[in-house]
Amino acid sequence: MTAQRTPSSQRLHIAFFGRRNAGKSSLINALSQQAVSLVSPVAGTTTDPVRRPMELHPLGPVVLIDTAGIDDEGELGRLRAARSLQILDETDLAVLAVPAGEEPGEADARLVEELKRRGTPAVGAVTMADRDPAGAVAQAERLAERFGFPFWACSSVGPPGVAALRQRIIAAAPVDPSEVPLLADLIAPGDLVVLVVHLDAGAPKGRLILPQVQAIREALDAGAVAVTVREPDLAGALRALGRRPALVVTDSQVFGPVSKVVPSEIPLTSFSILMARHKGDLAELVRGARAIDKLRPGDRVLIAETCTHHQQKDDIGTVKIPRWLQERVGGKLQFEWAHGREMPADLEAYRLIVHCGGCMANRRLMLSRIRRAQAAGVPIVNYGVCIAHLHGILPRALTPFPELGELMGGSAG
Ligand SMILES: Nc1nc2c(ncn2[C@@H]2O[C@H](COP(=O)(O)OP(=O)(O)OP(=O)(O)O)[C@@H](O)[C@H]2O)c(=O)[nH]1
Ligand code: SF4
Ligand SMILES: [Mg+2]
Repeated sequence: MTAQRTPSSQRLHIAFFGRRNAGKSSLINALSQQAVSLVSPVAGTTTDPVRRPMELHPLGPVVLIDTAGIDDEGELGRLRAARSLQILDETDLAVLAVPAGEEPGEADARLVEELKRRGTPAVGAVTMADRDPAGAVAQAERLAERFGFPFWACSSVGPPGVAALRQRIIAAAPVDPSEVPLLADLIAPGDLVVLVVHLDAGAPKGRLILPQVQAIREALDAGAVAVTVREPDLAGALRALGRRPALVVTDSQVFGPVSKVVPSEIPLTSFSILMARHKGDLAELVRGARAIDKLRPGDRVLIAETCTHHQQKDDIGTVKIPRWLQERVGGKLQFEWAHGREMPADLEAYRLIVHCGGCMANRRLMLSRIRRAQAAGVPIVNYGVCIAHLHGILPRALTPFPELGELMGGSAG
């Protein structure tokens, strides 16, 4: 996969924060060597987060996120600042910009507190160091001491430049934003992995979808043999292979028929369960699935989707999941929906949160939401785990994770 084609959800997210006019956009332009972000002496030039995918050697594909000043004022300004802070949910590494010769303000201090609370790695930039190089170096040392993470003097327009800051960012970046693989840790070199795809009218023409491609790639990287079949061809393929697969992964839509063909001693799961683990906290989502059984008619349920995709007639989030949940509960539930980056402030009001698979979101964002739900004491499940539970296939789909099967009452593995 080239850097250009790496989906945003798989890239390390590096976000730039600071007050208005701190030099955030200039820094991003200098680091990416492109004039992507608008720069001007007018405070509040950047009003909405701007995402810039790029290659940052040797880290690989990243997304640089430019944000609006966190000290913005007035009603609109405060909304803009709040939107900048929302970016923390998806930030793998934060860069805090403080202009040379200026003391950090209250907004900077609050941001640092929040970074510490979340455990988000950070690097500081004393920007505009060309104005007073020696003073900026001394300031960087003071700020590093005060805030507890490295600060570096830099300039977007002249010496000392941004090369040293770039090295600092690379050194501080978490190694891999998706530290939990899709399936690589479930297989060994030489193992046989069978992937079952469902090519119905809804499948994209002429290609496989991302989780399928990613699974094949991970199996190959692990030195395993990956065989991809359609569900009707599975029985014949298993006979022809003459070897016991170490793992079978299927499209959830055909889990039922596939589970009848795959002998019970072979670990079987679905792409959506693997994605739930890769993107979030599978154990917490499985706990959320158990909460479905405690729902009562009239309970409030939040359905959250991280993008605002075009809704189809039999939409999963607005039609199918509400229908299946109400059938299970035996009465009406009160549904509310959250689309995009915003989540309601008072999660305590809900008995359950059902989150989408987050294919457009990074792991950091999914984990932030799971932690928020935990902090509010509200169970959270995602579409994949929820549907698996409602269709009675969750215990079998957890067979590659016997420790999680116990959460469902010891029925798996
Ligand atoms: N001398 C000097 N001026 C700089 C440097 N970086 C930015 N500036 C100037 O500082 C002003 C603000 O820069 P921006 O990059 O727009 O700052 P920002 O933090 O993105 O500002 P907002 O989007 O308004 O929050 C502009 O006039 C830039 O030309 C620098 O390294 N040296
Ligand atoms: S699973 Fe993907 S496409 Fe569906 S709502 Fe979530 S982010 Fe959007
Ligand atoms: Mg800006």
